[in-house]
Amino acid sequence: MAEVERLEKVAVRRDFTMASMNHSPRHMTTLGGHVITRESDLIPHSYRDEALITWLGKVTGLKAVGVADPLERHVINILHRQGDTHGAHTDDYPLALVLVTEAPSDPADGGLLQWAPDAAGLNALDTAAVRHAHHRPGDGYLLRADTAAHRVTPLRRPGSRRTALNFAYTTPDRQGPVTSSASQLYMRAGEAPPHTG
Ligand SMILES: O=C(O)CCC(=O)C(=O)O
Ligand SMILES: [Fe+2]
Repeated sequence: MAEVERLEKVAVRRDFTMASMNHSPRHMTTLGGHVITRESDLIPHSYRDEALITWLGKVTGLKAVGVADPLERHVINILHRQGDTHGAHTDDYPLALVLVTEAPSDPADGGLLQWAPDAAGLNALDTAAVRHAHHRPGDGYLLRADTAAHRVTPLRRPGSRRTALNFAYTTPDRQGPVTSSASQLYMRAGEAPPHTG
Protein backbone atom coordinates (compact mmCIF):
# COMPACT_ATOMS: atom_id res chain seq x y z
CA MET A 1 0.00 0.00 0.00
CA ALA A 2 2.80 2.39 0.92
CA GLU A 3 4.63 1.65 -2.35
CA VAL A 4 1.54 2.32 -4.47
CA GLU A 5 0.92 5.54 -2.55
CA ARG A 6 4.55 6.61 -3.07
CA LEU A 7 4.33 6.01 -6.83
CA GLU A 8 1.16 8.08 -7.28
CA LYS A 9 3.27 11.24 -7.68
CA VAL A 10 4.52 10.04 -11.09
CA ALA A 11 1.11 8.79 -12.32
CA VAL A 12 -0.79 10.57 -15.12
CA ARG A 13 -4.43 11.68 -15.30
CA ARG A 14 -6.50 10.15 -18.15
CA ASP A 15 -9.95 11.23 -19.36
CA PHE A 16 -11.14 9.67 -22.63
CA THR A 17 -13.35 7.02 -24.14
CA MET A 18 -11.71 3.93 -25.59
CA ALA A 19 -12.83 3.43 -29.18
CA SER A 20 -11.75 -0.23 -29.33
CA MET A 21 -13.84 -1.04 -26.23
CA ASN A 22 -17.25 0.26 -27.33
CA HIS A 23 -16.18 3.80 -26.42
CA SER A 24 -16.32 2.96 -22.72
CA PRO A 25 -15.07 5.72 -20.41
CA ARG A 26 -11.67 6.01 -18.71
CA HIS A 27 -11.57 8.60 -15.94
CA MET A 28 -8.62 7.74 -13.76
CA THR A 29 -4.95 8.33 -13.01
CA THR A 30 -2.65 5.60 -14.27
CA LEU A 31 0.92 4.40 -14.07
CA GLY A 32 2.30 2.00 -16.67
CA GLY A 33 4.60 -0.92 -16.02
CA HIS A 34 7.62 0.65 -17.71
CA VAL A 35 7.56 3.60 -15.27
CA ILE A 36 6.90 1.28 -12.32
CA THR A 37 10.01 -0.73 -13.29
CA ARG A 38 12.07 2.47 -13.31
CA GLU A 39 10.71 3.79 -10.01
CA SER A 40 10.16 0.67 -7.88
CA ASP A 41 12.09 -2.42 -6.81
CA LEU A 42 9.31 -3.93 -4.72
CA ILE A 43 6.63 -4.22 -7.40
CA PRO A 44 8.73 -5.82 -10.18
CA HIS A 45 10.28 -8.11 -7.58
CA SER A 46 6.86 -9.22 -6.27
CA TYR A 47 5.61 -9.66 -9.83
CA ARG A 48 8.39 -12.13 -10.67
CA ASP A 49 7.98 -14.13 -7.43
CA GLU A 50 8.35 -17.77 -8.43
CA ALA A 51 6.11 -19.13 -5.68
CA LEU A 52 3.37 -16.72 -6.82
CA ILE A 53 3.67 -17.78 -10.47
CA THR A 54 3.66 -21.48 -9.52
CA TRP A 55 0.54 -20.90 -7.41
CA LEU A 56 -1.19 -19.10 -10.29
CA GLY A 57 -0.47 -22.07 -12.55
CA LYS A 58 -1.92 -24.49 -10.01
CA VAL A 59 -5.05 -22.47 -9.37
CA THR A 60 -5.83 -21.83 -13.03
CA GLY A 61 -4.56 -25.01 -14.69
CA LEU A 62 -2.71 -22.78 -17.18
CA LYS A 63 1.02 -22.58 -17.72
CA ALA A 64 1.19 -19.11 -16.19
CA VAL A 65 4.20 -16.97 -17.12
CA GLY A 66 5.03 -13.28 -16.79
CA VAL A 67 4.12 -10.84 -19.55
CA ALA A 68 7.05 -9.74 -21.72
CA ASP A 69 5.62 -6.29 -22.51
CA PRO A 70 6.98 -3.90 -19.85
CA LEU A 71 4.05 -1.50 -20.28
CA GLU A 72 1.32 -3.93 -19.37
CA ARG A 73 2.85 -6.46 -17.01
CA HIS A 74 2.07 -4.46 -13.88
CA VAL A 75 0.00 -1.29 -13.82
CA ILE A 76 -1.57 0.98 -11.20
CA ASN A 77 -5.03 2.51 -11.66
CA ILE A 78 -6.27 5.23 -9.31
CA LEU A 79 -9.89 6.41 -9.22
CA HIS A 80 -9.90 9.54 -7.07
CA ARG A 81 -12.60 11.94 -8.26
CA GLN A 82 -16.36 11.65 -8.11
CA GLY A 83 -17.45 9.91 -11.34
CA ASP A 84 -14.07 8.27 -11.92
CA THR A 85 -14.43 4.86 -13.57
CA HIS A 86 -12.41 2.21 -15.39
CA GLY A 87 -14.93 1.41 -18.11
CA ALA A 88 -15.85 -1.86 -19.80
CA HIS A 89 -13.07 -3.89 -21.42
CA THR A 90 -11.30 -7.19 -21.68
CA ASP A 91 -7.56 -7.42 -21.04
CA ASP A 92 -4.95 -8.45 -23.61
CA TYR A 93 -3.64 -11.24 -21.38
CA PRO A 94 -5.55 -14.14 -19.78
CA LEU A 95 -4.85 -13.58 -16.09
CA ALA A 96 -5.21 -10.49 -13.94
CA LEU A 97 -4.19 -10.65 -10.29
CA VAL A 98 -5.60 -7.42 -8.92
CA LEU A 99 -4.54 -6.10 -5.52
CA VAL A 100 -6.81 -3.40 -4.14
CA THR A 101 -5.04 -0.87 -1.92
CA GLU A 102 -7.84 1.68 -1.48
CA ALA A 103 -11.62 1.37 -1.88
CA PRO A 104 -14.79 2.96 -0.53
CA SER A 105 -15.92 1.08 2.56
CA ASP A 106 -19.57 1.35 1.54
CA PRO A 107 -20.46 -0.51 -1.70
CA ALA A 108 -23.09 2.18 -2.33
CA ASP A 109 -20.22 4.61 -2.97
CA GLY A 110 -19.13 2.71 -6.12
CA GLY A 111 -15.71 1.43 -7.13
CA LEU A 112 -17.15 -2.09 -7.48
CA LEU A 113 -15.79 -4.70 -9.86
CA GLN A 114 -18.43 -5.85 -12.34
CA TRP A 115 -17.71 -8.79 -14.58
CA ALA A 116 -19.41 -11.14 -17.00
CA PRO A 117 -17.50 -14.42 -17.49
CA ASP A 118 -17.00 -15.81 -21.02
CA ALA A 119 -18.67 -12.75 -22.50
CA ALA A 120 -19.52 -12.64 -26.20
CA GLY A 121 -19.22 -8.84 -26.02
CA LEU A 122 -18.86 -5.97 -23.59
CA ASN A 123 -22.62 -5.44 -23.47
CA ALA A 124 -22.84 -8.67 -21.44
CA LEU A 125 -22.14 -6.26 -18.55
CA ASP A 126 -25.58 -4.74 -19.14
CA THR A 127 -27.38 -8.10 -18.96
CA ALA A 128 -28.37 -10.50 -16.18
CA ALA A 129 -24.98 -12.23 -16.69
CA VAL A 130 -23.23 -9.46 -14.75
CA ARG A 131 -21.77 -10.13 -11.32
CA HIS A 132 -20.26 -7.67 -8.93
CA ALA A 133 -17.81 -7.62 -6.05
CA HIS A 134 -16.90 -5.09 -3.41
CA HIS A 135 -13.27 -5.12 -2.32
CA ARG A 136 -11.63 -3.71 0.77
CA PRO A 137 -8.09 -2.36 0.98
CA GLY A 138 -5.80 -5.40 1.14
CA ASP A 139 -8.15 -7.63 -0.87
CA GLY A 140 -7.01 -9.25 -4.08
CA TYR A 141 -8.77 -11.18 -6.79
CA LEU A 142 -7.79 -13.30 -9.77
CA LEU A 143 -9.78 -12.81 -12.99
CA ARG A 144 -9.81 -14.63 -16.32
CA ALA A 145 -9.45 -11.19 -17.81
CA ASP A 146 -9.25 -11.85 -21.57
CA THR A 147 -12.68 -13.52 -21.79
CA ALA A 148 -14.54 -11.87 -18.90
CA ALA A 149 -15.88 -8.43 -19.77
CA HIS A 150 -15.19 -6.24 -16.75
CA ARG A 151 -15.22 -2.70 -15.40
CA VAL A 152 -14.93 -0.71 -12.18
CA THR A 153 -18.11 1.26 -11.44
CA PRO A 154 -18.01 5.07 -11.01
CA LEU A 155 -17.13 6.56 -7.64
CA ARG A 156 -20.25 8.20 -6.35
CA ARG A 157 -19.01 10.38 -3.54
CA PRO A 158 -16.50 13.26 -3.46
CA GLY A 159 -13.42 12.27 -1.48
CA SER A 160 -13.74 8.53 -2.24
CA ARG A 161 -10.75 6.72 -3.71
CA ARG A 162 -10.28 3.30 -5.27
CA THR A 163 -6.77 2.14 -6.20
CA ALA A 164 -5.60 -1.15 -7.66
CA LEU A 165 -2.30 -2.73 -8.67
CA ASN A 166 -2.86 -5.17 -11.54
CA PHE A 167 -0.37 -7.97 -12.21
CA ALA A 168 -0.98 -9.48 -15.68
CA TYR A 169 0.12 -13.03 -16.49
CA THR A 170 -0.09 -15.01 -19.69
CA THR A 171 0.79 -18.37 -21.23
CA PRO A 172 3.96 -18.97 -23.28
CA ASP A 173 2.05 -18.96 -26.60
CA ARG A 174 0.43 -15.59 -25.88
CA GLN A 175 3.04 -12.87 -25.61
CA GLY A 176 2.37 -9.56 -27.33
CA PRO A 177 -0.64 -7.30 -26.80
CA VAL A 178 -3.73 -7.95 -28.93
CA THR A 179 -5.09 -4.39 -28.75
CA SER A 180 -3.69 -0.87 -28.47
CA SER A 181 -5.72 -0.26 -25.33
CA ALA A 182 -2.75 -0.47 -22.94
CA SER A 183 -0.73 2.07 -24.88
CA GLN A 184 -3.70 4.46 -24.75
CA LEU A 185 -3.98 4.07 -20.99
CA TYR A 186 -0.35 3.89 -19.95
CA MET A 187 1.93 5.62 -22.50
CA ARG A 188 2.85 9.26 -22.12
CA ALA A 189 2.77 11.92 -24.82
CA GLY A 190 5.83 11.73 -27.05
CA GLU A 191 7.08 8.53 -25.45
CA ALA A 192 8.53 5.69 -27.53
CA PRO A 193 7.18 2.19 -26.80
CA PRO A 194 9.31 0.52 -24.11
CA HIS A 195 11.70 -2.23 -25.14
CA THR A 196 10.15 -5.68 -24.60
CA GLY A 197 12.10 -8.11 -22.46
O1 LIG B 1 -9.20 -2.19 -10.79
C1 LIG B 1 -9.70 -3.27 -11.04
O2 LIG B 1 -10.29 -3.97 -10.18
C2 LIG B 1 -9.64 -3.81 -12.45
C3 LIG B 1 -8.38 -3.40 -13.15
C4 LIG B 1 -8.43 -3.79 -14.59
O3 LIG B 1 -9.43 -4.26 -15.10
C5 LIG B 1 -7.22 -3.61 -15.42
O4 LIG B 1 -6.23 -3.02 -14.94
O5 LIG B 1 -7.25 -4.05 -16.58
FE1 LIG C 1 -8.92 -5.22 -16.91
